[in-house]
Amino acid sequence: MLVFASSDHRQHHALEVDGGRLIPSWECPERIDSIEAALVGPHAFRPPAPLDHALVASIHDAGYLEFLASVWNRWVAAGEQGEAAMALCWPTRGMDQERVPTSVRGQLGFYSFAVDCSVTPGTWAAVCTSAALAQSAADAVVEGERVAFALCRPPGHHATSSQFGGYCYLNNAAVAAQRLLDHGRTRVAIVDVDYHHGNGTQDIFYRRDDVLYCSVHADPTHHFPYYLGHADERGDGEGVGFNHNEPMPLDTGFADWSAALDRCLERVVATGCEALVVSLGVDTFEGDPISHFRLAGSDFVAMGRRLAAAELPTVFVMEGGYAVGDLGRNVANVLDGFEAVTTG
Ligand code: SP5
Ligand code: ZN
Repeated sequence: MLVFASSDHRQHHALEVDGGRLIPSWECPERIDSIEAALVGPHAFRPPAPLDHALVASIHDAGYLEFLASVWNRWVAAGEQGEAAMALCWPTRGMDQERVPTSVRGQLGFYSFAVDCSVTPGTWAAVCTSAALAQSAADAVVEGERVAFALCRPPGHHATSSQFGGYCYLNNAAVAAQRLLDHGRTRVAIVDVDYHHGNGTQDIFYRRDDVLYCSVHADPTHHFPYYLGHADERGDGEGVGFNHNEPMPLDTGFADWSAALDRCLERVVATGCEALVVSLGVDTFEGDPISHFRLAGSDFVAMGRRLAAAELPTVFVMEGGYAVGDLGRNVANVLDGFEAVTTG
């Protein structure tokens, strides 16, 4: 498979609050090492083309992008200490959601939604390359490849048009989908198989009918991101019918999980989508340290086969997966399952 990858991600390893402590994020550089080591054999690695900032600006808010690009230097200039810029206060119920504060601390809360995510000196460079990988994988499919894999890090599906959170800063899957639309596809599906609901992707496309968003994920009543991802969220305005959520209980195994995936893929076919973007998180793995589904390593091969059966040009975009020792094998299994179908 054609794999778009870069070492730029190493410039980013954030801190997160977990269990009442500040720890190095579960979303760590070693994740990519694990995946690269497992992608042996018929995988061809390519660097990304330069990021098209106009493409990113069609997904994300201008003020947010300016903030992300400058926040670290402003944090240092404000005399802040420590390894990472972190928010400590957010505009929630009863507060003004519109007025942008001028201080860097105020803007950190305004432009984020979760304390599992912070900004380090290399974050902006890493997230731009991550988005460029998604853009390049979409370009490869536009140019006729059956499938391409963007080995993105940091991930993207929690990032909204104007907020980082959930280890995500720029929404790589949204960038890939928009790129496919900009190059002639009239409707694109995003199927999100990460353990967590892709609240950012859902929100970005919620009022649109040119991107179908489908997700199988942990029920938000008990798991991150908590405040989005319910089954009755079906889209708004023109977008009604183009959002499909499959929230699942704790300890879901592959039988129930794959039945939910099949319902998503039925919608992809029924709505006439011309290309598929897969938000590929493998934190559904039974050994994942922060998640609670029960998919076994071999289930990821079957997942890849089912995705290939949609018979659409496909862009895989890397999202979550934190069992670093097994991560590479699980990702390789998805890609191998996919290619077993497409190459006969
Ligand atoms: C892309 C992606 O998968 N983002 C997930 C973000 C989840 N952040 C909240 C993590 C809470 C972790 N709690 C772990 C408890 C085990 N010590
Ligand atoms: Zn996840």
